[in-house]
Amino acid sequence: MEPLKLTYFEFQGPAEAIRLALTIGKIPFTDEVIPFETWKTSKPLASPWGQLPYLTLPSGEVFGQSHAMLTYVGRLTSLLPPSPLEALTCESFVQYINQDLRDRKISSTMRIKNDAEKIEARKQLNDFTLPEMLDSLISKIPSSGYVCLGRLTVADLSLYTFLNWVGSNVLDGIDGRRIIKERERLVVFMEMMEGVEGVREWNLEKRKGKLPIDFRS
Ligand SMILES: N[C@@H](CCC(=O)N[C@@H](CS)C(=O)NCC(=O)O)C(=O)O
Repeated sequence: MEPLKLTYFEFQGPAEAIRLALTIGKIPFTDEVIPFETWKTSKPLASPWGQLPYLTLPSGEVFGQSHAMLTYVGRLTSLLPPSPLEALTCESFVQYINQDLRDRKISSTMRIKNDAEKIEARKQLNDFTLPEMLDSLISKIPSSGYVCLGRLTVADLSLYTFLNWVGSNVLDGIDGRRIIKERERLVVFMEMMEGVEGVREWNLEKRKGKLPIDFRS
């Protein structure tokens, strides 16, 4: 039987937390990478929502939507707890990180066409919104270091991949590395995540030269 196959672009994006969950959970999967140019000229017909990422199961069924996939893989790997209350705790962090921070605040600025408006929106994000929202998140993270429940969950993977995106300074006008560097709790969190078996091996194999980001110097 074919293993699971996760299809996405080469970059990390919303697929990375799913890739990490599969790797940590030791679930064999094919990491299918679609070059951006190929996507522009001929989108794979298999894509259920006309978007990436999507997941092909050994049965041949195909599913899209990154949150649903992360939840599914989280259940397969116990990185999403079976208890409804614990899962609720965990998923509320995931939604804040991926919907509020990633999509509503940052991705929305990618769609601004007017340059001056975009620069202003990014400045607002850099100077106020991101620091404030990250501080609010930090205030809710228990001292164990994990985002919730005192153990590794999909919430940690969502925060880790989000901070790698912002911290890599690929977003014009946002000095994410500085924002993270100024927050010791986040720096310690990133260091803890880089020590997780699965994260370390994935980064060594697939993100050499890009990760880990140095938030100390
Ligand atoms: N709600 C979807 C959004 C997926 C999405 O926006 N994918 C982008 C890449 S991150 C995409 O497929 N862009 C190319 C396109 O729409 O043609 C999810 O979370 O999976």
